[in-house]
Amino acid sequence: MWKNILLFLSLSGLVGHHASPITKLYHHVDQKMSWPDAQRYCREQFHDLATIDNLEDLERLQASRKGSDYDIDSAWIGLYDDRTRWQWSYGNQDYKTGQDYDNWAGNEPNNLDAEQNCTVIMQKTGEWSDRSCSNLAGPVCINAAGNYIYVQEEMTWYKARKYCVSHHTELAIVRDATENSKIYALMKRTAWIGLHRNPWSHWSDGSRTTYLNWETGQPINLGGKQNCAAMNFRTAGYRDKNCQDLYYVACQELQKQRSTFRIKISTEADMTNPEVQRQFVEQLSAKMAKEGVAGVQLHLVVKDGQDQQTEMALSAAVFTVELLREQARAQRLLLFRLWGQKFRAPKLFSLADL
Ligand SMILES: *[C@@H]1O[C@H](CO)[C@@H](O)[C@H](O)[C@H]1NC(C)=O
Ligand SMILES: [Ca+2]
Repeated sequence: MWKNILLFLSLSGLVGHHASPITKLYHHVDQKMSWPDAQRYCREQFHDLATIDNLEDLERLQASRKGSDYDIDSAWIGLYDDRTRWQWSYGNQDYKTGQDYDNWAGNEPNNLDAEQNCTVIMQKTGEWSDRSCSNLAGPVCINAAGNYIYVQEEMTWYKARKYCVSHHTELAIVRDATENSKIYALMKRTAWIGLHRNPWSHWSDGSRTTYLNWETGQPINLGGKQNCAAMNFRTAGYRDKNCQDLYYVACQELQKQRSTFRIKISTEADMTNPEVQRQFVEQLSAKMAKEGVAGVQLHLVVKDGQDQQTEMALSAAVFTVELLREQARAQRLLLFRLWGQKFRAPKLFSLADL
């Protein structure tokens, strides 16, 4: 009987509700520090370094900056290019430099001119180097049997990938020194493998970047060492900087949002029973996790339902489930009111804002 309850719980409306914008409050710290220190400071005092998801955020952050140095100030924002984060095109497998096998040459990957996010095996040494994806090189493909095929014809990384996908399986994946030697033995010239990455793809709080307002000509990765970004308050544009440089800081605080949903449940189960409540919370949590609402804590608060106003005849109890998501990006507080009621036949849940 109890199982039926969650069967009828549709969270689609709820998930849609989660897409509603989170209110971010920007805070400016008039103290210069390095990007890692700035991140630590913002995380301790607020939520994280400032993230900017759209033009509205950008304008709000720029406008919220007040002070005598307004015209020349730059401040760290939560933009950081994690150069250890790569991906194999083969199976879209994540790859992390320092954890997974690599054969990077001396100072590689160096992201020269801020435009190298594809990888070759170099003909001279068999070592890896990051290159601009629009450079020309022959592909090394992998086929269904796991064999490598070197193709001499030179093309961009994107064409190389297409070539491998249509003629074999994918661009080569290299998981250990043996595989690297196998490939190297086939090569006549420097060749593409499937390792690539998306620069500036994430904010400091782990969310994906969707909107980047670089100043013209930026990022440039001067000296190969610029993988943190600061915002120039005069132009509202970003520049890549050495993470150890000292700048003012833009932090953000996430405002709690409260949404209230009313769920009518149809059940023969006794919602006043603590064991039933425990199961309900458990199953609702599992359902939420399955719907991609991570890091949610559910609390069930039982209240006396006598004074609740509703068009329906209430049974003895009103259940309040509070969903707390502390310190998470999509921080919000959801309040579920569950009217425990005995229906003859199972009825659907309705999720609607109160
Ligand atoms: C390389 O970086 C550019 C700029 O961020 C991006 O548009 C492109 O998709 C990346 N290429 C690959 C193969 O990841
Ligand atoms: Ca390079």
